[in-house]
Amino acid sequence: MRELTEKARAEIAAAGSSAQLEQVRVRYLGRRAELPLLLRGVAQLPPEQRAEVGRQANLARRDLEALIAERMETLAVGEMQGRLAADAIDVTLPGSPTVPVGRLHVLTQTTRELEDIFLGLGFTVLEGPEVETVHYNFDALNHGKTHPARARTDTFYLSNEVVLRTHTSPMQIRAMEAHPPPLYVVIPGRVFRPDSDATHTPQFHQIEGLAVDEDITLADLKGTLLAFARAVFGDERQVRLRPHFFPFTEPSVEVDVSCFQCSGSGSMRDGSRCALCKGEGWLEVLGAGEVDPNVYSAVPDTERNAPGYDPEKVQGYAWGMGIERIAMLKHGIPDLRLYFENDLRFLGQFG
Ligand code: 2NL
Repeated sequence: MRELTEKARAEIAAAGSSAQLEQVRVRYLGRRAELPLLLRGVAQLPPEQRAEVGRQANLARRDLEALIAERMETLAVGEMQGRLAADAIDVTLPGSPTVPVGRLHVLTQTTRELEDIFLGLGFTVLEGPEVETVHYNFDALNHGKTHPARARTDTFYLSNEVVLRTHTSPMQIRAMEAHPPPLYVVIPGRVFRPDSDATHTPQFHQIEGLAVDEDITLADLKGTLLAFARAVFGDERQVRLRPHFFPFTEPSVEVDVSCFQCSGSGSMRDGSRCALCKGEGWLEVLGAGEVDPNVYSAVPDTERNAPGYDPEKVQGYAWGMGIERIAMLKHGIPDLRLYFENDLRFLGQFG
């Protein structure tokens, strides 16, 4: 008996958790354990032994029960404290972390800014398909059959007749087919050319404008582009037109805006050369011109079966600009490829 209780006491003291202690209890006080069996067997003992054995066994049982209860209390308190520490919630922390708010890509921002400017000048914004036919992308735009832009190396061909549009101009033809003059539209969108180097990416963005009405002259073009230049680059800007060539305009011009960093002087206050315009005083921003009469002739008027755009009656001007270039100038972005690398350190700087 003494040996049994000593062993039980040692195991009770050694139990490291309430679950272990419960196993010890079952082993010594459970229904089939030695001590309870002894107690139940007291009646079978010779009468002179019953009282003493029963008394000793009962004492041992109560002793172990008390020890176990005490040890259980200690273990349970420790376990509760451990759980409380592990589950602790700092109610002074702020609630759900704020979800980072995204922003529009700098090219989307620039496109919308340009759309707003031309909307304010009375133009309508249209968008067109990125996959076009050779007819809309080249033929209707007065590109001769041997024009170099048609080459397999300069255009993504999906078949002999279908291409990824190389400019947004095809949609201007579609706009003329759908709407009789007067017509004032701007068309932003993604365009594709198989170039890839520091200054060319295979996809880029343009916004093109087309105005067709009666009595339109190059002065109307210049006034529209002056308003654009001042809205984007500042009220003090001037524009300058230089002769150029495009297949779909005649005459054609390249358009420069006076440099907004050196106010057109080409040099900085300290006398150094302006790094933005390279000392020129002018920044090239777009190409434009009077719409070539051949372009009107290529627009059928299926609805009225009559020339809707009669080159004898209407004149117009058109322009096209690269949105990447406008945003680079405006924000001082040094490399075209940054637009398409999706580096949030770059994109997060705008807007
Ligand atoms: C450039 C030059 C230009 C046009 C685009 C155009 C469209 C029609 C008729 C006539 Cl339907 N012209 N578009 C005209 C002149 C220049 O873009 O260097 N863009 C980046």
